[in-house]
Amino acid sequence: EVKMKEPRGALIVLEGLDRSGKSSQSSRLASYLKEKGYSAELWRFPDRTTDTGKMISAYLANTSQMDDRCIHLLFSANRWEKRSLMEAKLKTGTTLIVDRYSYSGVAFSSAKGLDFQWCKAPDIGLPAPDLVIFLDISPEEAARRGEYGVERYEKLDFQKKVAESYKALRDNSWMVVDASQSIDHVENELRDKVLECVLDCQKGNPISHLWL
Ligand code: Z5A
Ligand code: MG
Repeated sequence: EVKMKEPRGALIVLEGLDRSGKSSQSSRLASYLKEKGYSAELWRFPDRTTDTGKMISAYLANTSQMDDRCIHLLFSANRWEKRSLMEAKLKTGTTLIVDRYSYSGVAFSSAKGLDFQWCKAPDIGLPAPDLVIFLDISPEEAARRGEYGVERYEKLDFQKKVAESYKALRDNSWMVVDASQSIDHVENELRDKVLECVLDCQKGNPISHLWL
């Protein structure tokens, strides 16, 4: 008996410095896929609505303090809380466009000086993205965009360290896009690649797991 592979959704992650345009592009890409008739959802991490998410939100707003390792593990737990739902959605054919994921976890915590491998460890076994899109922008240019400086990590010196951490994480499977272009221009660059990834996942290749 030959078992047909089930078409599945794609896990597509957007990463980049603060103000690189992740949220703008994620929501545009999710709308684009839905307009084309694909089942797609927009997700983001941290998910501030869960119990861990509320603790994370208070930490980011500077209304609570936490040990660096403790907050790192909370960010990871916030993803693990969503693991089974994430896999269920993918397996039933829904594509997830995810605004930040494990790479943010490692980039921000290692920028504080925590060991790189230690930072990766708690996310071992989470679903691995089928595509990582990196919105590339200099820390200086990002800082010139709106509302910078409200939350804990939104400071130029720290963002420079985060940029270095992202460089250490990147490999050539990532799609790196010049995020200093206009919002429309960036979106146009992303559309075909995202569609290609969605079509590829419909072939039913199994979901892989971090870290690849
Ligand atoms: N964090 C962590 O430490 N560990 C983890 O595991 C995770 C996260 C998952 C909260 O993230 C913080 O948590 C974050 C990392 C840390 N650190 N900080 N700070 P967040 O996702 O909630 O952060 P945010 O404030 O919602 O998003 P953002 O990253 O700062 O921005 P963005 O989503 O990349 O950009 P945007 O909201 O789409 O655009 C920002 C502004 O720029 C807005 O006014 C846009 O209209 C404008 N914009 C966007 N694109 C363009 C272009 N192309 N040209 C001109 N202007 C543009
Ligand atoms: Mg955002």
